[in-house]
Amino acid sequence: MMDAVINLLALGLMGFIIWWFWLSRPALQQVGKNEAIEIVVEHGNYTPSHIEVPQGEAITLNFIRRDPNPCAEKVLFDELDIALDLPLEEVVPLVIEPLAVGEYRFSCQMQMYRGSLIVKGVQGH
Ligand SMILES: [Cu+2]
Repeated sequence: MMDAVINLLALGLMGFIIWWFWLSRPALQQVGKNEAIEIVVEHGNYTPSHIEVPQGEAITLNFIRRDPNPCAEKVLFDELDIALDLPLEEVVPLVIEPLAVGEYRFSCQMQMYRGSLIVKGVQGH
């Protein structure tokens, strides 16, 4: 009986973790031409965590880390081969050259903090 309860709790917890890390998509933000966007690293999250940008534009991401957790001290863009140090309470700009249409994920070193850069084709292409 007790085992069943514990199994259920474990299952529920697993479901929550999966939802939290992989399925929740807080704060999708769209960025226009020549706009810089501020990404705050705080409370185990990037805010906004999903950034939509038009294809063919270089963009500037300004990271600001408020989270003292050492896990947050780097942000990695695997597909772009970028590893950026984020000192606490400093604005760290990252210029990204125009990218092909697609989704480029970024995360902390342990993949606990996650976000993505979504490059959209212009006019539905
Ligand atoms: Cu981490």
